[in-house]
Amino acid sequence: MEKYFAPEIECASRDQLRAWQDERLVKTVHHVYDNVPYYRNLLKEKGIEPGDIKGVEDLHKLPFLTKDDLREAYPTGLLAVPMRDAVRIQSTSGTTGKRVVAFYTQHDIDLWDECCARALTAAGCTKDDVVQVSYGFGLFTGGAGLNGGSHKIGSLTLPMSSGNTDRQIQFMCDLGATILCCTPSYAAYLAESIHERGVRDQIKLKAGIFGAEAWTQEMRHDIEQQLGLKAYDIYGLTEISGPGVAFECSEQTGMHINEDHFIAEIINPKTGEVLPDGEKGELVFTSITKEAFPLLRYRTKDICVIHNEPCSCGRTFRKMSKPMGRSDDMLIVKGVNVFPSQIEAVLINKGYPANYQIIVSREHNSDVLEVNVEMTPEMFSDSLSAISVKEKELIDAMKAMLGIYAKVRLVAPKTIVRSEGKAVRVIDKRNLY
Ligand code: DLL
Repeated sequence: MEKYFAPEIECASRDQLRAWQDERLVKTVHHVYDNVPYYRNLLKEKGIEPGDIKGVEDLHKLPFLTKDDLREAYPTGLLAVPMRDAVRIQSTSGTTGKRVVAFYTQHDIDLWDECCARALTAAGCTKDDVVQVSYGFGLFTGGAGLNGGSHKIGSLTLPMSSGNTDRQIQFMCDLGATILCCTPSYAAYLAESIHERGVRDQIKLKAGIFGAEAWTQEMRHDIEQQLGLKAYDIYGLTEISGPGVAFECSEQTGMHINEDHFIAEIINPKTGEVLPDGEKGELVFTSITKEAFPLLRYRTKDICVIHNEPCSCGRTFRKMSKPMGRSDDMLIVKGVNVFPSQIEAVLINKGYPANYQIIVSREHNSDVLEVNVEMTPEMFSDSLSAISVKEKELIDAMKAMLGIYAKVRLVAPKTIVRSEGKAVRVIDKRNLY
């Protein structure tokens, strides 16, 4: 039997949902106009007064917001409450160094926790469950979000963070974890490690909540088989609130968008035209219940389809498909957002020519990031040991910029194939979409 965390909301009529969205959108537009000079200027430039927005039908009048706006307004230019009313930040890497910083009031955190509690409940979680949260804790939203959701339900929560696989498996066995929350690639790695250690019969997992990166149906099937659980997808992004923007139910055919908090649109990424349900395009979100960091029409760059057919689970929220790609060049490697421009910035900063190639692959269910960089002719005459010192220097600089290890290989001048059109900077061998 399907369970809901907030049945009166998750199963509300479409008319009721629309009424909530109309009212909350109007309130949010006034809130940002009154409290955020950056927004006020943006709306004034477009000749929009808050009174022009009377409901969702007027949403299309509002300008889009992009990561560039967030970068320009860094760090507090989009903060809509006095700093002393914010209680937390979460953050993600942005292009060339500047990070995206999202602020939360306590009320924002309560609502976010509730979104995650809905996702956990849809995966069958109750107060009697033991929830192992193996997403990273800290600035990344994964750990904090699912941890908060699990607390809200009242389940025993294991705030493991990611890594330290031996300890993960030991706690999973000793405390009888029944729900696992982590990235799908870490789930696959844990499954492999559990089999290697011969402790599969001590595992009590029944469900997994896996997201933050693309994963295929084949991968879902493998993880389900190996860990004996049902694997649920979860979607979110730091800018909008982290995990729980959308979540899967037992039907496993897309993720219900928490539409009482977020209005979703699909647009043509080239023209900005709003597309009807069922058509593929870029996902755009407007948060309508946030106090500290509300975003209007934020372009996620994720390419998706929104479906409005009724769902057998009884929820009335529309469903988004798994992201089918990106409309920018962002890669997600080991759950970390990586832009080729960040890698290029490191190379240029260290005096290398911008002749490089990024290769992403997956070995034993773990992402591998390699960067081949052409040396200048002068460097090429260096001794092998001098070259490996330079490689090490680049590895450290990349780690500082991206937060993850990249295998850097310095190659002879003119060995990276020149393209006659756009340079092929990235070779992604993972076939995730
Ligand atoms: O990844 C938030 C999150 C944490 C979601 C834990 C789910 C679970 P960011 O680091 O800001 O936030 O990355 C956001 O990750 O725009 C998508 O491109 C991608 N992404 C997130 N969830 C999924 C998913 C978190 N289920 C970016 N499938 C988004 C595919 C996903 N891609």
